[in-house]
Amino acid sequence: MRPNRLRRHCLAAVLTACALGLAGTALAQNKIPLRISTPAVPDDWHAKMWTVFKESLDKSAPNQFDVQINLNASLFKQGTEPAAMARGNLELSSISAFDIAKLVPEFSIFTAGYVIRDPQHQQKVFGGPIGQELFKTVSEKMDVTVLSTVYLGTRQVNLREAQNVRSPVDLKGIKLRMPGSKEWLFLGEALGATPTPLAFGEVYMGLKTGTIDGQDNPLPTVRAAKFYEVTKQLVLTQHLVDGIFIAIANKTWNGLNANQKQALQSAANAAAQYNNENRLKEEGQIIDFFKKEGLQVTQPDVDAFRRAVQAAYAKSDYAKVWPSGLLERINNTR
Ligand code: KDO
Repeated sequence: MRPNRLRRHCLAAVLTACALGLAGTALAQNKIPLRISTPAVPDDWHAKMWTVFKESLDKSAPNQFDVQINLNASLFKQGTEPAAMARGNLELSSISAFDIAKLVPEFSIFTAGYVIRDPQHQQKVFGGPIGQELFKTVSEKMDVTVLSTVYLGTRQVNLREAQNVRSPVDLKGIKLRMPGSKEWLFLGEALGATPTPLAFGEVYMGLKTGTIDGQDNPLPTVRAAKFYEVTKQLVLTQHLVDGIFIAIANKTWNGLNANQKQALQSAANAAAQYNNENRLKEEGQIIDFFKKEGLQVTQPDVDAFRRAVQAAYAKSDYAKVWPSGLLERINNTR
């Protein structure tokens, strides 16, 4: 090639590259940011589900969203996500019934032990008229829209030192770590223990050093967060069939067009389904893992726990704000 032509050629190539680069930047700038924050550890299903969410969205609405996944409470502290969403600092999170109950007091019915019977019951309650009514109030009072219900698992008691636990009296004096809100602490108290508030990220060290005697979480989380390394016993109390809710800030949701809303809803459903299927499957097989790790897995008198916990809630201030008939409607949901 002659020198002049070569120069022209190079210039054209540089200009094309620049144009492509600028177009790329413009595209990135036009993408709608979706910042996600969760305390979940990377190996837990409700952390991995966000990758499913992102992949689904990238496929159905390519180049429209910039999904940023922040695990381990690295962006916002556990429990502060709803406030961050309301302030416009966060677009998406998985919020708990305990987070919701702070602003929608009647939602505390789902923080009570032994109300939701099993994962199927959970999906029916939240996927039916009860969920529809309550999520409308959640949107009005919290400025977030709930997209999907995620099964976090069935919570069990996990102790640092093994002991004979048959009923709530046997947990007397046990410093049981609970997340830091009064609704959580009440659940710990109803179980007969001495509840001690601590953020999820500090539980491993608390168990290791002995500042707490135990904690409660679903078994897949006990594995994913490695609590089994620093505890000796699992007591299968089954006290809370726990759920979290994929929620998006209304400011973001209301700014989307119908196709984008549809894409986001499908992505949230795919994420929840991925979590629910895998978590259920793991819960069905996980006991052997803990036994191999040397933990004692014991069966308490679940009816004794159920009676004590239900009685504690029935006479609490929480029950006073439960809409009349709601508990019966939940119980009658099949
Ligand atoms: C916990 O802190 O024990 C808890 O299980 C509470 C849940 O609501 C949820 O925040 C969960 O932690 C985190 O997602 C970590 O798994």
